[in-house]
Amino acid sequence: MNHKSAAFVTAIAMMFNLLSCQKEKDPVISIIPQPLNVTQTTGIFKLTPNVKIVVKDEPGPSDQAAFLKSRIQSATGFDPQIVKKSSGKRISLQIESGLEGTLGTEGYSLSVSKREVKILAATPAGVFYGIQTLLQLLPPDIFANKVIEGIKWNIPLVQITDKPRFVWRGFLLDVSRHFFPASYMYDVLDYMAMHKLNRFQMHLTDDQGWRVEIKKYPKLTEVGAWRVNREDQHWNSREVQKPGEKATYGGFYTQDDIRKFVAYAAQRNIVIIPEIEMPAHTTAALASYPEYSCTGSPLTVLPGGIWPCNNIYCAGKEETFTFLQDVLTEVIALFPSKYIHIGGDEADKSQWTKCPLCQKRIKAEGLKNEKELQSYFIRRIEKFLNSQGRQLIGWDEILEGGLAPNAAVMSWRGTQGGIDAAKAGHPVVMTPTSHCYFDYYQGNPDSEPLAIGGYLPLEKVYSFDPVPQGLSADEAKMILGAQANLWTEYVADTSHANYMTFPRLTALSEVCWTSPGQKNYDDFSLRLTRQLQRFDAMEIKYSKASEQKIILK
Ligand code: TNX
Repeated sequence: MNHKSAAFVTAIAMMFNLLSCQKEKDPVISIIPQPLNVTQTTGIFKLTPNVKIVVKDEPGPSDQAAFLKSRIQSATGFDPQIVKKSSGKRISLQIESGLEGTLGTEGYSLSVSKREVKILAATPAGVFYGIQTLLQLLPPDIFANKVIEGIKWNIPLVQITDKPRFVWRGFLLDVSRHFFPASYMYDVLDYMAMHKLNRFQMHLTDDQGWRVEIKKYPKLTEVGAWRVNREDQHWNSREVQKPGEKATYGGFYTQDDIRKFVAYAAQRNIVIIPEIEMPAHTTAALASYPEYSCTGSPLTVLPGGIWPCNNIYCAGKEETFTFLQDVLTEVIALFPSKYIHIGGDEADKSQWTKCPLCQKRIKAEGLKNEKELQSYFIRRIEKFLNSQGRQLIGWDEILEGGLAPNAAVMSWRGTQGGIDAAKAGHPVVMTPTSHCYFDYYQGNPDSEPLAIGGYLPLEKVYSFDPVPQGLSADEAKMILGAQANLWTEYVADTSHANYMTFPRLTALSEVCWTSPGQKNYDDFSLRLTRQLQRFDAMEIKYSKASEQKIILK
């Protein structure tokens, strides 16, 4: 080889090297939910053991710094110090309240240069979301709960500004139909936090189990939390408890458990909304205290589904309201949430039509029928909640017979209930079965675990727009956001719950966070690949159904 061609070969080799280094050095940015603005420049910040976390002002975002430190420690084995000042390699977390005008209460800006990662926000919540994005700029193994060796913890140089589209970015877990251990609540809160979701609704009571300790009414959990084990049979063909049979299947959360969930959630900018069902979906409560039903007859906690189920609180007895107010008083003391969910759905009112006390109430209050009796019930409960400084939220059936004056509505039977409520000036959370029911199949039923029915593939979740057409700009402001619901009639354990939840919750996070102009399913699908690697690092079992291109008839 002569001199010239040797130089040429070297030049080519250098270029090749440069290109491949470039590839290694500048990781592809893949963030979910997609931020508002992302500008990448060439180069990287190397996260190394000498990195410091700088929290400047007092009181600074110290909880957030501790969160970041512990995540870095878990996956890298580094032990970053939290300091007030550093001119070395650093991750700076800073709150500047003046930024609220541009970033809102949950937005952040994140800039990465070679020596400094800087997260700025108006609030600790914003800083927390900046940290979530930062974690997603690192290799997926940063989400591992054990030290992963041999990884280059590189962060691409980038400038991001970001804030959410909606204030309510929710997920509901039904812990009544099947009980899930306390440890899983922390996992769910972690999963939500990484998706920048901020409202966790716990469906704590239903016909099949009461799951929260209430000190004044101990039988709610001594009796109401347990049922006979019929798990080997189909949900809808389970025989009720026989005389002499022991109810051994179930569980509940103590008040201490709840306080810990609430604190853990708050550190992650998540509000837990308790749901205490009334007037129906109440067999577990009435099995514990039959005196609050119309007939007072003994009942047992249902081991499965019975349809229709006509067990209902008596709306004629004053004692029912005393009981519910006592229960809600303890619930309010446990959950700082502004909204308390009182259910209100699917109330079979056949007992009310036969009950002399309920009929007497209808007359005395000048009500037209049982639908208005339900409204009376909900309004009374609303008055009580309001007197305690809280707001009532319920399923869209609470619109029937007249909506309580300050109530918020969760629209689940489609979006019409939400539209009506928004037009009447009530706050609305959109959670229609068509796009938000994670108990539905996400793939071909032949190859999926048994589900309740329906079909809700990933792409359909992604396509959801919580603001329905036909609302004026002011009405649209009443839409607080959206929520996915995992009902668990057919979901008996945490691994199955994760399977039903992921990756559909990932799609929902973009529905709730990302501005419509930034949403694109093909782009989401590419970014999802990286999110699935994060799930692998976290050992989350997720569904791969979206990879099968199936069309169901
Ligand atoms: C309807 S959504 C229900 C739940 C069931 C769910 C099953 C709602 C307010 N009520 O009790 O678990 O369907 O998809």
